[in-house]
Amino acid sequence: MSDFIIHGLAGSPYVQAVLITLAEKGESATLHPPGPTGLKAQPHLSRHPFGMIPALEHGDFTLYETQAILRYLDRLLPNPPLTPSDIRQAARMDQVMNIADHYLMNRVNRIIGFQRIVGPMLMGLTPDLAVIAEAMPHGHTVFKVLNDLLANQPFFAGNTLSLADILALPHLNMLARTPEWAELTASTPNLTAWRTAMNTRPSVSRLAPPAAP
Ligand SMILES: N[C@@H](CCC(=O)N[C@@H](CS)C(=O)NCC(=O)O)C(=O)O
Repeated sequence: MSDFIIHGLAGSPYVQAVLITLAEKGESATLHPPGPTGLKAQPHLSRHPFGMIPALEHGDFTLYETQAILRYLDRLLPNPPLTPSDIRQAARMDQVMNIADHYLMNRVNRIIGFQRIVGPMLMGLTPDLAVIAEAMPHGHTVFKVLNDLLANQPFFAGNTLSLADILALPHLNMLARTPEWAELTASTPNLTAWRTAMNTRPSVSRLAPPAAP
């Protein structure tokens, strides 16, 4: 049995980022889906007071917030390092991780992914096309920024994989399952090539099933 327990669902992009990080380090995790009381009640609230996933358990240590979990794992399991030693490359990694959370997730995937995938699958909702249209300009900005960062290097923080690639990928993979993907990637060949290469990594192909949260 693994030393790591992740409370969450395999289809969640954030859970996938944790699983990919562990797999890149040669480790695995035991996934505990939320019980019948769900995310907004005990016992889950004792692990994550905001009622979200993932939450990590490692022995007597518990942690929530994906960026904190990824950095904890990278410090705990130093090989291979997933944070560049060069401070400018590390700063670029930090920047892309924040872009992934604040703009890619919160302004794009939380809206388009919800309208197209999570809402219809889990709640039987019909996608609200006006809401999706409103998110598209944010999507174009995010996709252009990410594409530009990959103009002269294979990964977001330079020549080697970092936590930034791992955090961004699952959100992009979810958006790739929506009809908006074609328009969002019409002028982003670097980003498309990066995603194709990322998805061939064993850490991704084995551990990140393309299912909805
Ligand atoms: N800031 C949190 C965000 C996690 C998050 O948004 N998780 C989603 C699943 S991908 C969730 O728990 N959604 C449930 C909800 O919003 O109620 C993190 O970085 O871990």
